Amino acid sequence: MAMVETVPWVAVIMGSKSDWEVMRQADETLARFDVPHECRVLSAHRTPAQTAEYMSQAESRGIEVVIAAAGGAAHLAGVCAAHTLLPVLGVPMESASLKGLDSLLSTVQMPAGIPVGTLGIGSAGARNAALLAIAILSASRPALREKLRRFRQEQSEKVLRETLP
Ligand code: RP5
Repeated sequence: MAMVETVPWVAVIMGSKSDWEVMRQADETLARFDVPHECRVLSAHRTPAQTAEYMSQAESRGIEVVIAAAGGAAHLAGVCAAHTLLPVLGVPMESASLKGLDSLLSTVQMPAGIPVGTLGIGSAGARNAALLAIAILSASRPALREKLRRFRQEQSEKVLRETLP
């Protein structure tokens, strides 16, 4: 039987395999909403040519949103944004030495002209990047928008069911 290749709507890029334990939460969130996506390790400094090539081709491949996660001198999201007109969402990874403050500042503080939409450090940032990508995609996809609305509703109901000791 011929395999039907699904065109990814979202590219989840991370600077190192060591980012996967956190970034798998973006992967899981996108999967929960049945959003076609692909996850790749690409580094702004270890694989600069391949990162530029991948990002230059992303839009013509059908990708609509890019999530880029990196730690330390976290220039990956900015480099990705420099090679595409697609929206790029940056997720700063927690680093051993500075707890991700270095990653946050180097991702968020883009000079004017090439924007990166920066999320929070670590797990919350990974999950929120996926949810923000879903919100962007759902502007033109009513079924996805409805899933997002139901997710918010279930989240609210869960909070309201909480009891304190
Ligand atoms: C960055 O350096 C990666 O995004 C990762 O967060 C950090 C450390 O990478 P490894 O040394 O663990 O490969 O490029």
